[in-house]
Amino acid sequence: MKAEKIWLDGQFVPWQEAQVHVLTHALHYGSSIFEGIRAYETAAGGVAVFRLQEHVDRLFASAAIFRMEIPFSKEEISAAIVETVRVNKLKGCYIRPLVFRGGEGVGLNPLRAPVRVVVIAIPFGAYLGEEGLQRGVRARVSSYNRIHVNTSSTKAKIGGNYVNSILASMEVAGDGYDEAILLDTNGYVAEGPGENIFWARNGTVYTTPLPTILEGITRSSILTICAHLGYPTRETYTTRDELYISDEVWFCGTAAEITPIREIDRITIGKGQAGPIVKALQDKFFAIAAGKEAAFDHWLTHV
Ligand code: PPE
Repeated sequence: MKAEKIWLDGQFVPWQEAQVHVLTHALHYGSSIFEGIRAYETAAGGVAVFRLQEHVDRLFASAAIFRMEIPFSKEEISAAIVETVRVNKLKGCYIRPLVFRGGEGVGLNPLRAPVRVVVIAIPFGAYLGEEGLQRGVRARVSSYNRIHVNTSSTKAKIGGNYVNSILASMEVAGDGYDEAILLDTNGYVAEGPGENIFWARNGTVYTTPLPTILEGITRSSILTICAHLGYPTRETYTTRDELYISDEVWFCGTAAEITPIREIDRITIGKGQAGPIVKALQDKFFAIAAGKEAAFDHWLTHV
């Protein structure tokens, strides 16, 4: 799981020296923003970061929403991400840029606490298991609703937002499920704890509209790939019962990639296995990530 070096506030430090004070503001109050990015080994034997620009743009968008000034430019952060993969000699990996309020004081107002930045890269496999990626996972609708748009900001990847995700994850894991599905406060399907959600019925691919969810980069990639493969798409609110009777349902995210859902609330989805649309999307997605699709090479930053 370890890598050799971590980029901390502008320089590389050995893994075990990347430490913070116990009064770090973010440790107490969740006052951080972060990204999750993957790099993939390419067919040519190199490594490429997937949609780096979009992730860095979203990091800065999260910072703007959370009133944090990142003490580095977008170019510097992008270079730090690529360098972190390079210096650790990583192939396929998961990259976690984190911007957090530091300091050594107590008090909610974060504006006195310094903004610190770290970039970590670690080897990483299938988020919901290799079997989940192939066969599909079992999900349950959580009793926790996705945070309301006026409770926090779902557009920002704020550390504290993830308490909501963690509560839902622990709840469903305790009941033996692989992953949670969260409804919004109006009762419509929102997303997973760390994934967006798609469903397909009669050949049309659906996903939830943006207002109550994180603007997922994998979600956007899938919408583009659907257009490329000729699947019609629609962004619409839906209910849990429509998921039950869909032909296919899947999660997507940087960590989860494209993971089929084979069962929801003990109801089998479709044939209870990865369906044809999700398989076609996975094939295309992994081919693009491996640099085998010239038309999508602009999504890759070669390390
Ligand atoms: N919704 C949420 C709430 C979310 O956290 C993620 C990413 C997504 C949707 C998908 O977004 P994107 O990665 O841009 O396609 N979740 C990250 C954190 C997972 C974790 O366990 O940590 C991720 O997938 O990297």
